[in-house]
Amino acid sequence: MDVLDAQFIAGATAIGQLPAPTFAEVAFAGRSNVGKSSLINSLVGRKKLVRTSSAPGCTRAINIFRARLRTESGEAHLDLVDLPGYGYAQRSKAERRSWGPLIEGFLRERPGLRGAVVILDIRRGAEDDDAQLIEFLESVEVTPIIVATKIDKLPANKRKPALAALGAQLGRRIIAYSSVTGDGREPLWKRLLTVSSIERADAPA
Ligand SMILES: Nc1nc2c(ncn2[C@@H]2O[C@H](COP(=O)(O)OP(=O)(O)OP(=O)(O)O)[C@@H](O)[C@H]2O)c(=O)[nH]1
Ligand SMILES: [Mg+2]
Repeated sequence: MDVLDAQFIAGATAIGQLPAPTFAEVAFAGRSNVGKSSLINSLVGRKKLVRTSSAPGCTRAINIFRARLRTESGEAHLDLVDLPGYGYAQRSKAERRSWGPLIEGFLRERPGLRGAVVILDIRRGAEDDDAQLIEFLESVEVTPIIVATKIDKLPANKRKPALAALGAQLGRRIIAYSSVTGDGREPLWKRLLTVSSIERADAPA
């Protein structure tokens, strides 16, 4: 994928503060520190567009970034929405969902939102709140795209079995990713373009 440029558009800690959507949007959600912001940087080929940190809970706001793309059928724009991480604060087991009103409100109410990338750590797999997020996305008709990231942290011979186990657990296709090596970038871009209707599902790779 040819990303011609990428820029920060807006950030907000309340949904009402966000500008109305202008272009197709996909959101990026996942547990705190799983690598959401790094994944966006890796997708757009910029090291520091989005702030990342080894301390969990780095992203507390909703931040929108706009990528200008050169696709098979010409130039296109896609807005990438970095959501705050969930599952960081200690919560009682009784409180089953940890992803909170800001994330839920955005996913439920954002007009025209077509897809959301749910990012999992290949070494941790899907936990309860991840599985609930995937179900929630389906209930609000936002297509979940499941990505297992940090695959560079597993030895090569452990990657396939880990992906197969995760695929079987969730009953879905998983895209393997590494923001360090860029593995998975092209298949994920292809999926983002089809989910956001920028390209048809049968377009050439
Ligand atoms: N080895 C490796 N490290 C990664 C990868 N992706 C992210 N990291 C590291 O994981 C840590 C967290 O990355 P972030 O991108 O800030 O994670 P985040 O999900 O945005 O975190 P919050 O905003 O706090 O929820 C950083 O130290 C990154 O360098 C990856 O694919 N491979
Ligand atoms: Mg972040």
